[in-house]
Amino acid sequence: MSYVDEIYAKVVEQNPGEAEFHQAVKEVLDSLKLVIDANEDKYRKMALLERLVEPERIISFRVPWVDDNGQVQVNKGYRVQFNSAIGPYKGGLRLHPSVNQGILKFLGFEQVFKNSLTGLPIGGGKGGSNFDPKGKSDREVMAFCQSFMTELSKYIGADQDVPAGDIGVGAREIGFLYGQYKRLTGLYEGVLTGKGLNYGGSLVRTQATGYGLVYILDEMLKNNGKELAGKTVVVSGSGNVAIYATEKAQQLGAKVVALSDSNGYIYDADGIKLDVVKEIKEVRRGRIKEYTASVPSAVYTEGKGIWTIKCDIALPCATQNELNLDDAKALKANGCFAVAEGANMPSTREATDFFLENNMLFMPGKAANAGGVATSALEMSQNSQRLSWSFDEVDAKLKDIMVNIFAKANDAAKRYGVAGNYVAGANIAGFEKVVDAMMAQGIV
Ligand code: NDP
Ligand code: 2IT
Repeated sequence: MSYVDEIYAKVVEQNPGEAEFHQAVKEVLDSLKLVIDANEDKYRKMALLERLVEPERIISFRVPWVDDNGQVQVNKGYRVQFNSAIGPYKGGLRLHPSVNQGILKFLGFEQVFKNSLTGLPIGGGKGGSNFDPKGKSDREVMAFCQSFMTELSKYIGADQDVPAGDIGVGAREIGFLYGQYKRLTGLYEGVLTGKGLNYGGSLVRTQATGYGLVYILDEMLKNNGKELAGKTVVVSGSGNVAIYATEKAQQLGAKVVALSDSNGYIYDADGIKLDVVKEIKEVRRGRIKEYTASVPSAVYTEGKGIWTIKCDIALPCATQNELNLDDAKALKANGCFAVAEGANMPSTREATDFFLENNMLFMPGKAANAGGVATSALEMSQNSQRLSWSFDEVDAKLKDIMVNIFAKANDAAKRYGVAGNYVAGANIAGFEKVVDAMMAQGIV
């Protein structure tokens, strides 16, 4: 058995019940075969892959808090500190009932390669809880966040581990978490990113993941003789990433016709009115079906099915494995020619393989959604300098980083004889920097 296959078998055996983690590891290892096979003896002797797939540390803890009825609730809290070869652990916190250790290991593993691709000095980590913020009062969310941070604060720091937002964690939650960290430690430091602008946040961080997604999409299209202007786009989700991907796609002349949430999706043939969506999601914390109350010509459909809408470009921006093989086939049959992943691992492995086999342009999440964490790293730089850069300055840096990520994935794919396969290209380019740092730092 090749070294790569041997390691995958061990991961499955030693991490039972963690299907998403197995899936993420398999995709990366399959890409790395091209690199590892040529250096198998060297890497095997150093147990390079064994170390790459094992988190440096996982912290798991109890999060007790009191709800509005005076009832004590208990959630599970985690931080997966996956790899610090190239910088302090960096990655978001997810609050969603589906969160468990396997989900956070998959996200932490992806983050290692994504963060490497940004070219900035950040290692990989992820954390979160099975707490469900939906339907909770602000006071309940604050009580949870304060309890979560009371434990997490022991393990993080501006030069150690810097969490940020992810599903269910936005400006409100980061504010509560930051306040509690400061209260416990007395430190006013860049320990979290995605902070409010008046207490150390960076301009563009709110927009960064969605804007970055569209910047790299635009670059991929241009490199393949196509353009974004005039194209019809379907975006899934209606959270932070989906909203700002829609905004930038519209600014660049595309027409976004659909958005969704976990209940259903809206179709607006005239193009999504984003101010209506922002009011529903960012102000009222409502459901996407409320869109039709403001735009009666739009159609709301309960359940899944957003990928059956005819489009040129699909941007999955909700969650893992939201786009399966049947969805991929439906997209292709309707003329879709490009897919870029705003979410982490939104396409199943079968869907990803279908896109590649059918020569559709496909940019995987760890490259396509790296603009969020890249701008977080820019927030860390500003905090260290005790300066704030202008919107245009951060936006220009973000664009530059996304164009560079495209170049890295494109070049690595060409170097290994799989031109146009940005999955292999991103995995290899991300791996190269991390492995070089790991080899240089000895057996740690
Ligand atoms: P938000 O919480 O702001 O929005 C999430 C959106 O996805 C909501 O519309 C939500 O619907 C939907 N969604 C979440 N879980 C599910 C599910 N299980 N089934 C169906 N729909 C679901 O999160 P973000 O926009 O921040 O994150 C979206 C994706 O982007 C995630 O994969 C995240 O890891 C990734 N990402 C985020 C970055 C960031 O900077 N925020 C950076 C890089 C990647 P509902 O409200 O009904 O739950
Ligand atoms: O998946 C991700 O890259 C994020 N949720 C953003 C992480 C960050 O540290 O900004």
